[in-house]
Amino acid sequence: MESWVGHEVPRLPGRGGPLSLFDSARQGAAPSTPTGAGTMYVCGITPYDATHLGHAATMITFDLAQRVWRDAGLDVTYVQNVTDIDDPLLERAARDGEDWKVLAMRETALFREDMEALRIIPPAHYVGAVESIPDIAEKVLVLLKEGAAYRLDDGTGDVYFDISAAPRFGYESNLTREQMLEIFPERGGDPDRAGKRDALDPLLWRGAREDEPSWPGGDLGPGRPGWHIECAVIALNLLGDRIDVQGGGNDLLFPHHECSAAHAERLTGQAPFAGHYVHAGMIGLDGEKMSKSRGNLVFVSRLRADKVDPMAVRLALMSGHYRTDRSWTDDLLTAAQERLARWRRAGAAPSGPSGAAFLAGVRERLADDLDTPGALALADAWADQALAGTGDDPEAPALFTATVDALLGIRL
Ligand code: 5CA
Ligand code: ZN
Repeated sequence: MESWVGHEVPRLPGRGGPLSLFDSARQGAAPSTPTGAGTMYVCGITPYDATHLGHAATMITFDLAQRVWRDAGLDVTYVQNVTDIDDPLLERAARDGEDWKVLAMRETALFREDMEALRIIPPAHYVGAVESIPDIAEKVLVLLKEGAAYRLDDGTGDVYFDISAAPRFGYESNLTREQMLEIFPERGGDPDRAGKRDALDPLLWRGAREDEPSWPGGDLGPGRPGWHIECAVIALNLLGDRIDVQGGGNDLLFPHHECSAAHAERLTGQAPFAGHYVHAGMIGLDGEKMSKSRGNLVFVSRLRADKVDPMAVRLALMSGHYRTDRSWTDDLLTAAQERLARWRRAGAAPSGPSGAAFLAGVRERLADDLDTPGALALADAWADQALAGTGDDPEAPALFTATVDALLGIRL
C-alpha cells in the first residue's frame, strides 16, 4: 500500500560510525550492520484507533536507527507492515457499527499524516496484511506440507504452527516456559484451545467463519492469516532470508517476535532470522502503559489539532532512552517546547562553538544504542554557549541545524 511522503534529509560532512544496538536475543549491545547495506522490518499499527504517543515513540526509535545507518553510508531498506485484518479491528468495527475496511483505511491515513508531521522517513515498502494474503497462504501450506504445522480436526479449518518444529524456540525472548504461558493469553494467544499439540502453538491460518471476512487460501481453504506469520512472510518476501533488525515495542518480545522468527527460520532453514531483535520501551500515561484497552491514550493527531508543534512531541519522546518504559506528562511536553525554542534561537545565532565537534559528539552518542538523552544534552550545551556568545565558528549554527535535522529528525 502507499507509504507517506518524506522530507529531504540534509547531507552532513564526513560519515558516522557503526550503530551498536541492544539485541533482546543476546541480551546485550552489538554492532548492527556488518555489511554495506541495512535491512529493517518494523511491526506497524493495527489500525483500529488513532496513532498514540506509544506508537509514535516506537516509530521514532526506528527512524533514528535508519538515520544513523544512512549517515554511516549504508544503503537502507526499511519495511513496515499494517495489520489491516485482525481480531481487534473486527471487534472495534462491530462495536461502532462500522465497516472494518473503512475503519482501517481511515486510521491508516491518519497514521501516515502523523508520521509525516513527526518527520519519520517513510519505509521503502509499507505493506498491508490483506494484500499479502496469497503469499501468506502459500507459506502456511509449505509449513503444513513439511509437517511443521497441523490442521485442527474440529471442522474449523484452523491451522497451527507446531513449536516442536522450532528447536530454538525461546532464544529471542529468553523467557522460561512458565513466563511464556503467562504472557501468551495476554497477547492474543489461545493456550486452552482444544486439539492443539502444545499450549503455546500459535495460529497460522483461521478458517473462514460465517460472520467474519475471509479470503481464498487455495488448498488451505478459505480463511484469514494469523498475526505472526503475517510479519514473517512480509519480511522474508521483501528483505530476504535474514534481516538485520526486527523491531517493535517491547510488548512484541513474546509471543509475536519469537513466533515470527520461528516461522521464518523454519521456512528458510536459516537462523537467526534477524541479527538484532530491538524493542522500544512502553510509553505510559500517569504510570500506566498507554494502550487501547485501557483507554488512556494521547493521540498525535489530537496534539496536532491543538497546534502543538510535532517537533516538540518528537523531542519530548526522545528525551528518555528508547528502551526505557516511561510516562508522558504535560511537564515533559512543556520542557520539550522550551528546549525547541531555545535550539531555534541558537540555530539562528551568528556564531557558536565548533559545529564539527558537536556533529562528532552527536554521532558518537547515537551510535551507542541510540543514546538520545546524551545527544540532547550535547545540543543543549552547544545552544547555551551559542546564546551566551561563546564560540566564534560562524559556520557552526548551520551545522548545528543540519545535524539535529539529519540525525535527530528535528527541523528547527
Ligand atoms: N500490528 C501489530 C504489530 S505487527 C501491533 O502491535 N500493532 S499496534 O498498533 O498495537 O502497535 C504498533 C506498534 O507500536 C508496535 O510496534 C507496538 O509494539 C508499538 N506500541 C504499541 N503500544 C505502545 C506503547 N504504549 N508504547 C510504545 N510502543 C507501543
Ligand atoms: Zn508484527
